Amino acid sequence: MHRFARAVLISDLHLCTSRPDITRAFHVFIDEVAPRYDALFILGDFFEYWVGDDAATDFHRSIAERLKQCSTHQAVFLMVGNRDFALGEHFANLCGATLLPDPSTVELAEQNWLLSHGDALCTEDVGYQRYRRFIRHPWVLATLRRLPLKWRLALAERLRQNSRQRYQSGRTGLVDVTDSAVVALLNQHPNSHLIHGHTHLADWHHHTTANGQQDRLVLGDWHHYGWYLSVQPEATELHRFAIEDPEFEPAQAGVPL
Ligand SMILES: [Mn+2]
Repeated sequence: MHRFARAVLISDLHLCTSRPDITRAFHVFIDEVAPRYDALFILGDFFEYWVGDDAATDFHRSIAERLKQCSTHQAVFLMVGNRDFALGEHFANLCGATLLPDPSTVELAEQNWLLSHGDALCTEDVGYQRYRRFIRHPWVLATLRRLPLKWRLALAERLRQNSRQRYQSGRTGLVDVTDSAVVALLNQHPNSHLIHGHTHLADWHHHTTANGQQDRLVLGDWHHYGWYLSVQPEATELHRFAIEDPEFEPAQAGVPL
């Protein structure tokens, strides 16, 4: 198991060329915040969409280079999300990053943590879970990777439209995780707390499980604000900062575990 005393976790940056402000905030974050920690974990939807490592552009490569520099001082981990699920070993290597399966258990500040992107926990969205099982199947992924780039780009655009429509249709009750799925997962990992992203609902939850109380920490997406979670021996804290003018002082102190 990966073990670190000080770790910082982010997710759902949705990096893309149309949001240079988020990319800029990411660079400031890497300069000013990341070096304080032994490990950086990116828990999915790092990129707005991903059609294959072979389709990486100069934009993607510049981000990879930045992470690669980072990886000379600290460990860098990448987990894929529902937007960038096709990101593979090749690009992770360019980033100097280790790809993490979803979910993964790690030890941070002498506490076990279960890390996940979080989309697999939205079990009430039956249609999405069916799609997810299909698209994430190794055979399907392998086939997708062999499709001509033009087809893959068209497919990615289609999926983004679908995703936008789902959000706009107002079925907001379906985009959060299902409590029973969370408790079932925590029951399988009795000594762990859970960290995930995806829902864009940054918060700190306490769940009553078969093992007592287990916590669920939700990372926010980067939009008007950015979020990161620091896990250190002294405290576990969820931080928020403004994307336009990132100042990395703890804006919201979390409750030490
Ligand atoms: Mn997501």
